[in-house]
Amino acid sequence: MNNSKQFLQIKDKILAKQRITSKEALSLLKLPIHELGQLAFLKRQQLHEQKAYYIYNQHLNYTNICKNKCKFCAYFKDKNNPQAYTYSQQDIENQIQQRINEPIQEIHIVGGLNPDLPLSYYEEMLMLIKKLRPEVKIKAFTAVEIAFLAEKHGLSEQEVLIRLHKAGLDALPGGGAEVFSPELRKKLCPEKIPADHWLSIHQIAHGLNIPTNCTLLFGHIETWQERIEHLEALRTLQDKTKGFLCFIPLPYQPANNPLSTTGPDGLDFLQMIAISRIFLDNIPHLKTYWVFAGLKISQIALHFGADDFDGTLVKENIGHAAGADTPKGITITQLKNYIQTAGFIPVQRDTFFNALPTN
Ligand code: V47
Ligand code: SF4
Repeated sequence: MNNSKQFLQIKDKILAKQRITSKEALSLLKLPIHELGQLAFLKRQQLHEQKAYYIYNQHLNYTNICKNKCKFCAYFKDKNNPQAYTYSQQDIENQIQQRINEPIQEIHIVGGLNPDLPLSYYEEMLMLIKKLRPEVKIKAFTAVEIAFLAEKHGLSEQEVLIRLHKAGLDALPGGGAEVFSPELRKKLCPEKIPADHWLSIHQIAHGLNIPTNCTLLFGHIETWQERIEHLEALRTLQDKTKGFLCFIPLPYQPANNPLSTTGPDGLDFLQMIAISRIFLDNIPHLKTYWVFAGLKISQIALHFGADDFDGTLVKENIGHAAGADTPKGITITQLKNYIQTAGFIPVQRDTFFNALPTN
């Protein structure tokens, strides 16, 4: 079968390491899925050959009390809800101690915006973890949590980041970006900081040499146009700072939250992965987050542009509250097997995507 003119044009651009425009990104939707996959795979191989990364990590969700009440979130609880919780420093120590004999490389910490927690709580948590596990890297607190702390304490976001960095913060996760469109934010998460604010906090972090990730929550009420505008904003900031390590398209999980739509199907998920890979030519890594997407389609996503399989987790709460039917954690052997049987070379990494010699 002959490839279309459009396929050949984009292929030439990828081979020449030229950037595609937003218009071209949208036009990729017209390609048959296997052709789109072929283009994204070409880009992926250019960047990472046959490697697929994974990390030995542990998730810690320190509180589910949150004042923002985003419409898509099944995780937050009001303070008076019997299921509301906040970990004490002792609880955090217990969580870390439970897995102290495992070779964990990263602790991923996020939580709700709990007005009762002072900045010192966050600093103590980081210092405690670094005392218990000095070798571990801590990827913690979304830009939304950083903005919340700055406002609460009358500090600049730069000051908050410097204090947390001093206490042990190594990188920021990509959450809280949702979809940048102001109209959609009004519907989805009216209390959340706007896109410019989210982007400016990542810019400040990059300026302090704190690398970050970035996300897009997709497959709910947004359009493809809005998805591409979101990617464009990320690509523009990355041109300036080069501080984003990894992009993670987060497929919407529909259960237990008031935003009643279905979430993306398999085709939509693979289109999103592939178009992100081709469009975001300056963000080195692309994660298929198996916790939300599923393990099986994540194997296929490696053929559609993704190069990172995330990690072992254990006790992820945000996606599972919203109905993710994946396990709450898997072993390192299982993770490596998923990558290998999909046809890729598993490479264990640290938070900064340095390959570890333990393979
Ligand atoms: O910011 C909330 C999202 C995010 C739902 O940086 C939902 O390496 C889908 O950002 N359906 C937190 N998504 C998770 C996150 C993340 C995950 C893994 C790795 C990294 C990284 C970051 O989860 C939130 C929000 O965008 N979220 N509710 C839902 N119903
Ligand atoms: Fe709070 Fe984050 Fe849930 Fe929004 S997504 S309600 S900010 S925990």
